[in-house]
Amino acid sequence: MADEEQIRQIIESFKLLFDRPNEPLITPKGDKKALFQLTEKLVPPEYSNNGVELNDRFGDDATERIPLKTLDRYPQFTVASQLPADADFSLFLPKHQEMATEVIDALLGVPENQLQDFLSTCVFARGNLNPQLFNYCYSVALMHRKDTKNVPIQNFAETFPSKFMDSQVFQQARETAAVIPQNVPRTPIIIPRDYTATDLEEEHRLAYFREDIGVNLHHWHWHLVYPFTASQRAIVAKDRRGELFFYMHQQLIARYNGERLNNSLKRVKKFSNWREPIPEAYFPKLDSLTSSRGWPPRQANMQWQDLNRPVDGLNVTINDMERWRRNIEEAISTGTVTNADGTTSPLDIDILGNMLEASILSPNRELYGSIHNNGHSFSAYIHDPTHRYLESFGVIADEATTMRDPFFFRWHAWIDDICQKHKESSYVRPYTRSELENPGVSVTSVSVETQGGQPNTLNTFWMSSDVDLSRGLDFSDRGPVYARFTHLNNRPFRYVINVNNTGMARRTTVRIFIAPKFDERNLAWALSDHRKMFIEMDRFVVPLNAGQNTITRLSTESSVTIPFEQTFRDLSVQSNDPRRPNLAEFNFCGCGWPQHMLVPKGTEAGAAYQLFVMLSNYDLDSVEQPDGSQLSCVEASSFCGLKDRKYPDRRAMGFPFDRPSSTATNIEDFILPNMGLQDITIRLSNTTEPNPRNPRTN
Ligand code: CUO
Repeated sequence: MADEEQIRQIIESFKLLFDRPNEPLITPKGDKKALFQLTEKLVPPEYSNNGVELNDRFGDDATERIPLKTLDRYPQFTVASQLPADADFSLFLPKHQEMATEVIDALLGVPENQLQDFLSTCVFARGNLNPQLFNYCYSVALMHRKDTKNVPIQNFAETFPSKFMDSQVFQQARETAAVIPQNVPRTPIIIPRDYTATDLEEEHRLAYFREDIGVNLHHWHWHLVYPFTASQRAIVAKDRRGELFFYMHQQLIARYNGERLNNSLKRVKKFSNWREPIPEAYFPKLDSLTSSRGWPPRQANMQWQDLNRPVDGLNVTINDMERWRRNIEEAISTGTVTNADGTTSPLDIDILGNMLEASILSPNRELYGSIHNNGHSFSAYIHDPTHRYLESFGVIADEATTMRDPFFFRWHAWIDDICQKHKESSYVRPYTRSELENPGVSVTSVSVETQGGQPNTLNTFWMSSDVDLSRGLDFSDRGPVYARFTHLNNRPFRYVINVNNTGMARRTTVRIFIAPKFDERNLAWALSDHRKMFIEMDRFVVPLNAGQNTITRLSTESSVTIPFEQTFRDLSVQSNDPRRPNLAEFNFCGCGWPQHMLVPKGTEAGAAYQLFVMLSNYDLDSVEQPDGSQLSCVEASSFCGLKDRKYPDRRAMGFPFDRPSSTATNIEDFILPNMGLQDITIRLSNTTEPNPRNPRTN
């Protein structure tokens, strides 16, 4: 029993390493003021004179002391310690990747089940490394070590709130923390809805999507679960990760394009001529609490320039990019990849995703380069390509902030287009009827229902929710300090699908998508474009009885999303929730799409959408899991996959819309008996409601 109690305590200690990332561990951590007892070796170098003494003095104030094991050996961090404590960190930079690899190796190198050793190693790492670098490597290590998978990874928006909201909030937050005692209710600080631009800038119509905290958390978390580099290959080589890189980002573009149409804008224009000026400007209005500097903006009409920044390990030209691009285009047009050893293999979407990104699984980094990551860097250093002004990168180089920038979508629209060229090539054949149909199964009707609402109508509205900044509010008094932000939300609804099964009882996969009914000119779509606009709403397996069946499914059960509480939840609250998922799943599935963004905004007048439902042949869908165990984390499996398992659907991601059709020219022609199509309306109620979960509504 003592052992269990010890393990519980040590897990609590691991959680505290996330707290107040810019503050050294010399001071107490967490709401309960727990103090790590530092030895000389464990105090940060800049406190080497007096760190132990200071740490000891804080002991008078602490409610709990955490003893730390003294180790014979601590990691070296030869490369990683070169990143100054006040620098920003980006995985897109080769130098930073090298640093992260070194740290992750060291953290994973501590033998499993030596938790005291691991804790001391992490405390040492936290004291000696840049806080953002530490946070990333520590999160990856917790997620991939078997003995720490029950340590919850802290909500990144709480740890590094400055990456998610207007910098003006923080001065007010410090004032609140200093002036208002913890036992007096603190009024939330309001984050205005329109703080990055005005309506003079038409791109600003999409700010609610690009700057959504949950959307950015999703993207950060996805890349945390799917790193593209590590010296332990298994961390990167997750089942179909290259294809998932394509699919998750394809869905981001499809969702973004749908939102653009709802805001009377055309689909995003892919960035394909890399020498042309970029008309989209972006002024992020974020400060970094790590560097105490603002994130650099991008003026309108700037251009990519060759990058030569030795400090970041970056020396890459637009010519390099164009050469890699030609090689990738050739791989697509010949359907063949040349591997690093000179052999060839057939190209598939999984390889293409890894080639483009490029992850360490890329078959030939020399030939195909690193286009996607460098594209982020070219855009992020547009203002200082040679480090002449000692400037850091723009928001587009940080996975937690990149989606705020309109140019992110132009860049990823190009990445997506390259993947679509492969899907449209003669090496990927269109689906045959037998792959699409499900003999004996016919869908007789599909609909969506909202309680008390009109039939086949989805309802969206605005909501104001509170997020606690105190865990990321370094060097200030404790107690929660809330910021209140406004975000899109949707009323829960359900799908009702009537099916006639003339065959035997069996299973089927239900695949649900929606797309705008008309294009930007208000004309019906050609299927070749329409298929790229369908966003996945849900995918699940159900038993079908012989005869009539009615399948109902709640929108809150979607396998694309995670609940609002999981996107935002304060982890101290979470540990008391009996319905909480097992924590390893919580960490892994955190990359799901936020529930509050499941339904596109629509319009006040009502936007015309089409609901598409397919009941596919389960014999072609099912996946043998290696140990036959029950699936876990199904709630977010569409974008996250399953932890330590195969992706739970044998079909290509995005099926049946991932490939062009050889026969149908519009969606109506595409429909087979096992599919259903229904016109629906998405109506926005342009009012803001307070979130009933807000701790205090003032
Ligand atoms: Cu997710 Cu470009 O890959 O940001």
